[in-house]
Amino acid sequence: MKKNEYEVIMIGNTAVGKTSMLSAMANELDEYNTNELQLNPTTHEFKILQEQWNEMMELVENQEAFSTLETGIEGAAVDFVEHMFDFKVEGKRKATVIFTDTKGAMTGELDERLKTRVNNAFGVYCVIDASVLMECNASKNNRVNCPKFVKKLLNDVYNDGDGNQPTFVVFVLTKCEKYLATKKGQKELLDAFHDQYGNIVDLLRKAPVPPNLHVIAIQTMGCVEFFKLDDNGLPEFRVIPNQEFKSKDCAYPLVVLMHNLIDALEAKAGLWQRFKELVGWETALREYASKLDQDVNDPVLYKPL
Ligand SMILES: Nc1nc2c(ncn2[C@@H]2O[C@H](COP(=O)(O)OP(=O)(O)OP(=O)(O)O)[C@@H](O)[C@H]2O)c(=O)[nH]1
Ligand SMILES: [Mg+2]
Repeated sequence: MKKNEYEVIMIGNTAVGKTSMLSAMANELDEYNTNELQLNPTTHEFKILQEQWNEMMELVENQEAFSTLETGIEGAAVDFVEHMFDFKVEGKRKATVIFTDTKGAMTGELDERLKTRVNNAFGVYCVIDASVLMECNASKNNRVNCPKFVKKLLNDVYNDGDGNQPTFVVFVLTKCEKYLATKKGQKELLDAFHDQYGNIVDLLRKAPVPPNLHVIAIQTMGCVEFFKLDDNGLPEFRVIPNQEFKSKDCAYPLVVLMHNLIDALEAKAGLWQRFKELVGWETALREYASKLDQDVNDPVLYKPL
């Protein structure tokens, strides 16, 4: 990894919503960039992704029923796709955040390359399909969200790793529109998360060097919600009438990243006080993060764990 490059890897099985989350996050980011401080995608891969995202937006707006499995966006056609976002202060690059999109495929043996990538990343977004978590039986949840696979992966990384594991893990719950609409739904969602993922959280808390842990619920579309289970016992969605396509809270995982980055830089700056340049962009980063903090509406469901 080059100087001032920070990688966040997105893990989660096929169709849980990793690529959508990244697209929605970048869209929301647009609102927070100014001439002085910017975090912007720079790679060709991301342009393709945004085009696919816009196409999907149109598709969704023109239909009523919706099956997530049919409408998924290509995104990671190869195993790892790196989306570079430059953090610029007055036009000069100070750091690059790399969001690595992975192709779900959490079946069979744990891929050593995935383990190594996760081990070397600065942070992890562990993406979970909340509609399956909430509506389906345990065996479907095991098949779609693969909590056992996630547990093994994180256990290998945090308990048998090289002592230099990712600083944070954010559990990102997607497809939450229905549950976030009421206080009762929010509580049930959080309860279901603790029920199914409590053992993974405990395992990470007990690791030799435990990561900072958070859970957040996002809505990448806002206008599509769980409708019913289909004949295979999997969620089917519907477009909510008169509701516009608008993501919500998708920039918040980024706020978590920024705060972890600031903490890491502070720890370094303590040792290397004389590196003024480092301290300089840390201040800019802090400014950007506090702007996001103020502007990103309070996320409906966010908790440090
Ligand atoms: N309603 C709703 N649908 C979502 C949300 N996030 C993702 N989806 C839908 O879920 C489907 C799959 O999303 P992707 O982002 O392609 O999933 P992925 O995790 O990247 O899948 P792979 O690339 O195959 O590993 C798409 O049809 C999305 O529109 C969400 O927050 N709400
Ligand atoms: Mg994808």
